[in-house]
Amino acid sequence: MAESEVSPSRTNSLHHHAPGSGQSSPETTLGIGGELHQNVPAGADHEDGISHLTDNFGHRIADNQNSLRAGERGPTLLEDFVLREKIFHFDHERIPERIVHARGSGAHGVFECTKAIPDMTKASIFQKKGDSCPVFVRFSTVAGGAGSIDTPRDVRGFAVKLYTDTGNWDLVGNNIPVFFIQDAIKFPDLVHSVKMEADRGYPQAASAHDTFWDFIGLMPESMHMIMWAMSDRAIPRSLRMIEGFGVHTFRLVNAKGEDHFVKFHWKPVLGIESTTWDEAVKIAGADPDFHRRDLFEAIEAGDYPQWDLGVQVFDEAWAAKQPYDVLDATKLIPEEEIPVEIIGRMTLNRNVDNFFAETEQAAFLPTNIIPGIDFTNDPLLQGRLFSYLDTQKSRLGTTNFHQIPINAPKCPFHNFQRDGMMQTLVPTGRANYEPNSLAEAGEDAGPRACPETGFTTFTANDERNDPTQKLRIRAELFADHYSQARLFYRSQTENERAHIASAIVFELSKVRLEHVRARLISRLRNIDEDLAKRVAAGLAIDLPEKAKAARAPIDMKASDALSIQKQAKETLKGRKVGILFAEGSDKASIDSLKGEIEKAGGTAFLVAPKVGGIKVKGGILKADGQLAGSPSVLFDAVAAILTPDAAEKLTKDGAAVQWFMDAYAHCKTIAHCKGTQILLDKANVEQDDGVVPVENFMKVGVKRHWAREPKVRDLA
Ligand code: HDE
Repeated sequence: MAESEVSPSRTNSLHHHAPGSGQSSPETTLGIGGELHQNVPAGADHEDGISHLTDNFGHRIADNQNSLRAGERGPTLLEDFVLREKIFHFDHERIPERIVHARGSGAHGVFECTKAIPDMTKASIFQKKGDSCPVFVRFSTVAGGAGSIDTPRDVRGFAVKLYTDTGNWDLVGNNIPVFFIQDAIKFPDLVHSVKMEADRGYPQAASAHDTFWDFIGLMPESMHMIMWAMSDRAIPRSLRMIEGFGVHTFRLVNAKGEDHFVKFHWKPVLGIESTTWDEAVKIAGADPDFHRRDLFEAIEAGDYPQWDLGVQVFDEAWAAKQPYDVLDATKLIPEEEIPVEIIGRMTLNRNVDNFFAETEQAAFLPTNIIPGIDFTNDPLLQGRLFSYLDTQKSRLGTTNFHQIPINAPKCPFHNFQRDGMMQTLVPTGRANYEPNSLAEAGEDAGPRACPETGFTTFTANDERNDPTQKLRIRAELFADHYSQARLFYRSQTENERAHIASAIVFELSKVRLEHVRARLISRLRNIDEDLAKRVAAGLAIDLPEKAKAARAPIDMKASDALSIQKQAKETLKGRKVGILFAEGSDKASIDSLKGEIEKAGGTAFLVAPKVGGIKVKGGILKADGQLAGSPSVLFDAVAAILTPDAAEKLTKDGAAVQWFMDAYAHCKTIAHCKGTQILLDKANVEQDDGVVPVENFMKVGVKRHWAREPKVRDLA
């Protein structure tokens, strides 16, 4: 019988470690989150320290290469429990993916309170500057499946789980502060319309198709969100460079029982940065995992991404005076009206150990709030409060999903919930009900409610609401669908407005139903006539009649905080510079540039036609990436240090020419030496402020040279 040549490989130990997880305490009845990592009896190791391969019940496996057969050439036997268990488990490895936000990337970290706000809230995490708690964050796209690309035009989910000492607080937000719809009852329709079309199963991870724009055209309340979704916010450069928003108006409640409304904001310390559409499309081919890789590599390199947590706090009296309803999730509160006050900082400092166990099994629940924070009557939020708990049962298969380590709180939890599928806790005693008097007989009586410190719902009545009426209607101001869409559009720079117009043209060009295109443009006329004209011209169709607005839009004061370009951060921190070299390049120049970039907090990535080590002036130099596999769309700026001979040779290499053409078209800084000129000429790179000699690179740094854009793109 032929022996396998494969030696037993090192098995994945089940002794997972859980850094940052809670400590078990003798007082717990049900056990404590974070201590649920599986423990398998260690057993004797092989002499070399490699653990024994076993099946799931601890039986050691002698042969992991051959199944059990009746004879050398005979059928496989049913009795082969080793084979059956292995295939059985494999057959069930996949669980249903999230109906939305299926594609996501997660990381662990810490949240620290930087400014206590006890006047506003009794939430334990905001009582003392310096108090901290562990967090887990999952970023996601919305429409695509779990295996879809990272860079479609889409909203990004920004879900944060804060493991506080008073329970988990899940702030399940997005990178856009408003939403498509006002009422949860429309969510299934919205999602059905944007996902791949039901009959044909495409497009994947794209809103540019009939059903989405059909729905949107018929839902004028979506116009504000559409402005954001068509802006560069929806094509971020990095997950580390997106803002996060709680979206809904929430409530803060202090120890005296007084309340304030609040909007939550996460502000990226690296600044907000986006790609251009052409770049996003090309990145999708060059690296479908662009954002996941970027986040993982940054954390692995110790370059921890950070966000400041900010709050906009206001009261009912202020809210009642605004021309919009603060309970309407399609409206934002301009930062110029209510400034964002920074109260904390989040640092992501640890990658997950296992993608499935942590990122995939993470279950976020907007119902996870802590004393001191409460909901409002926002009808979108109210619907979410049902959906998330419900969906976890279907996705994770059991009501006990809270016991999965990533979901379990890190503070003690005790109650009388019992049993259910996949119960992993072993409650002792017979107190599984209350009230009980078992303590009188000396038995463990189990936990009891805590009126002083427990969660109590904020009860004050809303003057603008009559709770005795049951109505299927929306509040009056919800009918203003256009004012804030206009506010957003008019707060953008010229380039950004052009990007929005061309994004809508692109999306509608993929729409086959002509009446859908026209209807959408008729709505745009209520936002901005010029925008509507640009889109109609871009599609070469006549400007349709203006749609009737349910409420006439008003002009609000432009807000710079809504524009990415107006608040661009020019920094090398967190940015990546591609340095192209080839045979004969000057190693000293490359080393010096690389050193300077790294000193400024950036990453230098060496690109060459071959990766394995090239002869350069001063030695042999290895590249980090091969030219064809490392297009310039993967970098924030590029530099080239080439001899004239090498540059000449590269003029015949499409990947090299494209490298510069793209960097130029995407308005990036291009640093070059004299030898490179021939290549720049071939790529039609014209001289401007962003095309500089290598020696001047650090003076110009990484930024987008938007003034160049009209030369490379029609912005009309
Ligand atoms: Fe979600 N959403 N959503 N959503 N959502 C889900 O829950 C839902 C909404 C958001 O990384 C689902 O666990 C309804 C707004 C994020 O695991 C589901 C409504 C915002 C994530 C669900 C909304 C979000 C989800 C699917 C309308 C921004 C990913 C899987 C009332 C504030 C969380 C899951 C993660 C996920 C329902 C609208 C953010 C089906 C019914 C508004 C970041 O329960």
